[in-house]
Amino acid sequence: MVQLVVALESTIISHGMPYPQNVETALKVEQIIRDNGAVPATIAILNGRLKVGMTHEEIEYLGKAGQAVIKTSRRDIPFIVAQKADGATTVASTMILAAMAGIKVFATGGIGGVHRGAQQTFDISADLQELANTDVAVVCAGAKSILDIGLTLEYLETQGVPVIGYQTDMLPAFYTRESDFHVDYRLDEPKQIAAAMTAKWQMGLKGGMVIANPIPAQYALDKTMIDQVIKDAVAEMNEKGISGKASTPFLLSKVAEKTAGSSLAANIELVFNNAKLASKIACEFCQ
Ligand code: PSU
Ligand code: MN
Repeated sequence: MVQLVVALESTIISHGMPYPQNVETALKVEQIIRDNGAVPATIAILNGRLKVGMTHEEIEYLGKAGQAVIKTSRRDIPFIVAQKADGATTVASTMILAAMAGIKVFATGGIGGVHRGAQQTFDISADLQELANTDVAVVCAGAKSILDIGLTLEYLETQGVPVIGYQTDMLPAFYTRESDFHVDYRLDEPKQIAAAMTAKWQMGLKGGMVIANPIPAQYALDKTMIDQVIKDAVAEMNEKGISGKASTPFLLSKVAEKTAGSSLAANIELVFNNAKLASKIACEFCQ
């Protein structure tokens, strides 16, 4: 049954983490999903073919190619397909391909959102619009503070996308368990989350949900340290004039560099944690 499948994105592999940790993480995430009673499907476009479920060799190939693979969001899909090219799917395009295959649950690290300074740049990830339109629940570790978390929540509210806190009242901020913002609904059991998904889609209310799962306490980073690192990375990005689809990968790699890898270790652990929760939700949704 496709409901038992948990979708996984591939931009996190190609653009979100360095090789070889990206491949090791991608393979271990798949194993964690199996160990928790569900079936993993890592999603990408290879040779212009939509892939929902990849072999280990394909994951290794994408991970090694890294940023040479085209980061593929909604707008890019037709071109990658028509040109028979390879594309690493973002949260937005992974949701699209998952929905085509009938998959309802998707685990990742962090979603895109409204960027800091969006008042001027208009940089708002296509992930948010996808969450408004496509019926897939996305388990993530909240919104990373490379984004403007407050504006991201406002955008999601306008689009009717619920933000659920798993066992938390406060929205996690990726590397830290909390931000200054509340979630819309706190749910403590995977069963309750699955029930909300069923209610939403049985009524025909289109769109996804954000399920925010805090990073396990032992892997969380110091808030003051990470806030400063992100501030510096954003300043450097603006100085260099980096914008558009290059912004998020630039910020992710800068943050990893400036924390001497401690952010990467945290990133890996939170993805594992999200895969586990997504599997439990998929199992409950199946019932
Ligand atoms: N946030 C992370 N890690 C990631 C991404 C975001 O912590 O790897 C990736 C996801 O694939 C997400 C994409 O969909 O970046 C968002 O890019 P943009 O902001 O250009 O929409
Ligand atoms: Mn953007």
